[in-house]
Amino acid sequence: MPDALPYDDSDEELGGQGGSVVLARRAVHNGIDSLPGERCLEIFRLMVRTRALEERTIKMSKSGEGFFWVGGPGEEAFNVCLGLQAHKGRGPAFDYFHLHYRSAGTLLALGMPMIDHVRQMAMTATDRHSMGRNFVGHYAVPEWNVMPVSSVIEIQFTMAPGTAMVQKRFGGEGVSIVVGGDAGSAEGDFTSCMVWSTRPGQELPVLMLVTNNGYGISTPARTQHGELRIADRGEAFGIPGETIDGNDVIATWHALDRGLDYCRRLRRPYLIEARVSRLHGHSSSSGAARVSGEADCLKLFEEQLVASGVIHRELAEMIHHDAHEEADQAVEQAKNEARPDPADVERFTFAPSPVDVVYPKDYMGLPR
Ligand SMILES: Cc1ncc(C[n+]2csc(CCOP(=O)(O)OP(=O)(O)O)c2C)c(N)n1
Repeated sequence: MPDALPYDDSDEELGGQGGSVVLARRAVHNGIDSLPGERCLEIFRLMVRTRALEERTIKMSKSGEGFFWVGGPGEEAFNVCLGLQAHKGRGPAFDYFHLHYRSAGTLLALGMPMIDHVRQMAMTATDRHSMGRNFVGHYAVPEWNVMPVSSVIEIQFTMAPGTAMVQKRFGGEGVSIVVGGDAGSAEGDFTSCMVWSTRPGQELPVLMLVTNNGYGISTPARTQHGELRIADRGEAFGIPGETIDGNDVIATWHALDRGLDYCRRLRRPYLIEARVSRLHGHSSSSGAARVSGEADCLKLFEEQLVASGVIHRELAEMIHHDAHEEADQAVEQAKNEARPDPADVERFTFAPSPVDVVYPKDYMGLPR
């Protein structure tokens, strides 16, 4: 990332001006578990900001301010809880992230400013992740161990054991977190991850996460899975796991807490399948229109917070308002920034030509 400024690790302002007051410092319950009200407010603000950012980038794709859109409206609960609980930093003492293309909530929870997402959507030269050369949501943040996101689905599951191997040798509590969709779990990479993470005596601290939104583009998951729960696949490898309602913030928070804690302490893999919603279809390729009939984790959480007295409606509205304003401002800023120069299209794309490499005479038995 030659032209990107390093991220400042100091605390971010998470919710704008509105909503700095917690009305009630009481816990919020889901019938099984609970979370403190202040934590819930932090999660809620991040979920609202993520949704506002996603909706603004969908608008960019439709209005010509950006191009292809893909993202995670419907996954905010899961992604924000993940970002807040991960250990952020550079190197094997910290967590590695092998994400997919619906992870905006995780990056915002880590502290990424909205503008860094918007710039990739607008494909400006100032995009710190790819200098305007990759799709939106295809992050790469070396300072936070965020490995480059690939459009080729599931290959992140073969990379995660690599960083986990380094972490195991290094010691400490760093975990390799890998996220993918339900359809991608049919790829051999998913199985490779389980094989490499469970070799006897060489087990690896990999937190395997499947966000099951019920579809692989237009193929329903129910037509593709013989097993009842994707998390059950871990059983044959001795990988403990669970299937959770990823629209339930409190259930998600505690499942991630259990998974991370297991990987950190035992240095072994854990598998979580989160059932999530896909509120705008697969991507802009399928129109990105809002779908009906799927649970909305943000609405559900807002109702829960209002009902339990942690926030009141006016405060929620202020938080929404601030988030939309922040997203609009980011787009305004990015619109005026430089585009990539066609002359350097191959910079950072291709390795040096192999003509420069000197091979031994009998290299692979081939005549030179
Ligand atoms: C190796 C590979 N095969 C196929 C595709 C085309 N493709 C892009 S997204 C996608 C569906 C992925 O579905 P899922 O894994 O459930 O994740 P979701 O997008 O639903 O979050 C497919 C098949 C791809 N990008 N890479």
